[in-house]
Amino acid sequence: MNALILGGDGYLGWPTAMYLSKRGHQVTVVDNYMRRNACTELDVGMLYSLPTLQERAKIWYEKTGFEIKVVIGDLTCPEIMRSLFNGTVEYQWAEDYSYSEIPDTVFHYAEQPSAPYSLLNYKYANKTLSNNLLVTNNLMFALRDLSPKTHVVHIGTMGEYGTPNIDIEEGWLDVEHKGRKDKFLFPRQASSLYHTTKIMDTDLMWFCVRTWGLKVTDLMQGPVYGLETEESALDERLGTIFNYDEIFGTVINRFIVQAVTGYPLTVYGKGGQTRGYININDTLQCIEKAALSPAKSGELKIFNQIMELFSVNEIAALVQKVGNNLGYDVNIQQLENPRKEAEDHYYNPIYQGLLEVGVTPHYLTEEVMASIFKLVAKFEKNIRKDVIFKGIKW
Ligand code: USQ
Repeated sequence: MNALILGGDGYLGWPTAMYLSKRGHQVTVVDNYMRRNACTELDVGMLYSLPTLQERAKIWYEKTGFEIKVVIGDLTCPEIMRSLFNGTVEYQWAEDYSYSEIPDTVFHYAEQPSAPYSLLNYKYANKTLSNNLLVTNNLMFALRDLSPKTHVVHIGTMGEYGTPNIDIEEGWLDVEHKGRKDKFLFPRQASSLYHTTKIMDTDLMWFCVRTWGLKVTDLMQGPVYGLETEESALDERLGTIFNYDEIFGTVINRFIVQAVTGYPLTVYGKGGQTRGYININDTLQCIEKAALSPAKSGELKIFNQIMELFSVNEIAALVQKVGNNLGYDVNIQQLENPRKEAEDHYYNPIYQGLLEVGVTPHYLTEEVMASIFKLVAKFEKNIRKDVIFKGIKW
């Protein structure tokens, strides 16, 4: 594969770059440091600081001999997006600057990923809308005009579907109405503005796919947990960005950090909110397998990218059990829910497609959770309690 990763500095983008590079794919990453800059601007704290993307690529090259080319640029600018497909790209770092190839696969992660960020106030709402939709739109037009055979693997979210009182299919729903049948995108009703931008992405991409014959796979992913991958274990400086704050931290990662630092686990509301979760290592497997069996021209392929279901209460109980076994005194605190979401609901998503293309799932066992505890504990002195809960309301 000649892989282009949009958002290559992020929690999933950088591990994806190393994973694909290690497996012999050519890799270019693009990022404008939006996520890092937001962390600095909002003073959310991070578990550890990170080298720049150029430094990361250099360390990767020194350690493995594999090149990850780096472009620093804002993909809401159409010219920067188009430069990636018309041979005029400018690299900020490459081991070999002498050539550039048009990517056959684009991994699109270049989005503002936080629900609380999108609802901080109207300015952050606008930033989320404009970043997420303009990047996707610029990508669609660049492909239509310059490289329509390139396959896009986009990270969507299970949150697009919300929590309907019926089973959630993989992307599509067959509907029979007044004696006639048709197939539609599964109904979507998100519970944050961020998640709503992902619905808008799906609609935008589906329009472009059916109108211009583009090839897109959209992966409806649940909250991801974990911090180490086989590749990041090579060198401490290759670790991914890891947040545990209310804005950018996802719930399992947050609870483990809270347990390590002696902060009661922040269960929002009744804690019956159920989601599909996935280990960061399984995300990597999924995106490679999805890329290796691409959508056809004019096809929008959708997979639900989750491995197992948990309620918030179940996660809190598991973190408490594992933490207590490791000698931490873990308490659980039920807080008034700052979000507007169902706290007690039916949840039955289908998630077979990725298993059928060869993904081997890893589950959140006590051993897996204990290994994350041990990694987090190495950075215990960096944990800031003041960023754990601020109560950003919907
Ligand atoms: N929650 C708590 N306590 C906390 C943090 C979260 O009870 O301290 C609850 C939330 O209210 C929610 C659930 O845990 O019901 C998951 O919250 P989260 O912050 O881990 O995940 P979410 O806001 O849904 O967003 C994350 C990622 C996002 C991705 C999404 C997948 O930030 O990029 O799209 O997971 S999904 O949830 O399936 O939509």
